[in-house]
Amino acid sequence: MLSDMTPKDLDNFAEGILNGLKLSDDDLRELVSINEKEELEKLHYVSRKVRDHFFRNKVFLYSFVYFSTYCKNKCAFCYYRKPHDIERYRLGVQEVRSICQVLKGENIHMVDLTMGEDPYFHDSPDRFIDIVKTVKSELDLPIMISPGVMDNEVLKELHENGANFLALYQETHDRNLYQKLRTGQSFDDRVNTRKFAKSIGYCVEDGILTGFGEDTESTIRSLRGMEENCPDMVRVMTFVPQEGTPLEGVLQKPNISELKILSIMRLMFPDRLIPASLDLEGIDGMVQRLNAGANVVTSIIPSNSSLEGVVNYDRHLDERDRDPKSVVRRLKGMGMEPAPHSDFNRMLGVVT
Ligand code: SAM
Ligand code: MD0
Ligand code: SF4
Repeated sequence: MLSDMTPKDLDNFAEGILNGLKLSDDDLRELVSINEKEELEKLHYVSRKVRDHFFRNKVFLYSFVYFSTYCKNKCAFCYYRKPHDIERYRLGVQEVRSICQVLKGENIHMVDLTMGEDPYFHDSPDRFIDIVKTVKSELDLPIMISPGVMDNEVLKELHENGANFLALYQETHDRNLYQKLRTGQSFDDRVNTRKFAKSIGYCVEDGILTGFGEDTESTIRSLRGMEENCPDMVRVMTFVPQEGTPLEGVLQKPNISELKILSIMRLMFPDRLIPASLDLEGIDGMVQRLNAGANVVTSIIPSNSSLEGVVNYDRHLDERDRDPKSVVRRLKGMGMEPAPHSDFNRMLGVVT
């Protein structure tokens, strides 16, 4: 499909997407199967064109606060699964307040409050609501919550107390694969939690993993599955095998498939938020993901912080390079910059 296209054809393709062209399953099949470098470059080019139409050179920045690494689940891919014997931490309100002090004055658009499915918070949701209230009153910024599956009533209360965005990744919309990844968890509960959140006014993020041996058809099913519920933000992350987990023996794949799927997502979700996560390959990886069509940088962690990421590419490194200033410096080097806060609030539907 792209191999014979001239630069003019590529511009027309981007124009078509902007005019509402929808990709068929056969189109997706062809795009997902690309493995020629030149063709991939063409795909990234079209995606950047589409992204630039909506967002110009402006990027949104999310700071990541993994406030409890305890979890009752046993996702096969995750370092923090319950049976894994690792050191864990859980922050209290005061510690969260100190993190807010560090974040004050940094140019970030949203704070992502993430935890494992920690019974300490899940069984006593008021404790989680207190964390959300604290961050809201300290920073007065939009808040994303990534707590796993929660009851509808609790989600409602969190929303009323300042949570604007729910991140809840399906990982795959292929039910059989889902059971292998999110072992013992309900596929439908996860879908329905996102649906409910959206219905009461949250923005929602869905996401998929790649690089653990899935095939083209399962990737297409995942892309269509994400499309079905109109997420405000969509992500794809390369699966990174974690020591001490059931999938540790899977060979780590290069990021090609992630970059390709990211660009395809930009064509399917032209005006949505798509992240370049720092958690996988740091700032160099961020540049590649932005060049594939992303428009958000996630997993920003202040330089003096000992908070964890999820994949934690820097777990064994002495120095971390994912603080707001380093990110902005690199963005400027690419001719990009943080978006005005009013742009982000418009995306969220928050009146300023
Ligand atoms: N516990 C909550 C939950 O699972 O929804 C919040 C954490 S969630 C934001 C962590 C996400 O990181 C997973 O949904 C998965 O997409 C991603 N992740 C975890 N381990 C990973 C790995 N080894 N490689 C790539 N992505 C991973
Ligand atoms: C990231 N480590 O953006 C974070 C995390 C949770 N909402 C996001 C996966 O990569
Ligand atoms: Fe727990 Fe989330 Fe990790 Fe699954 S992905 S084991 S729910 S922290």
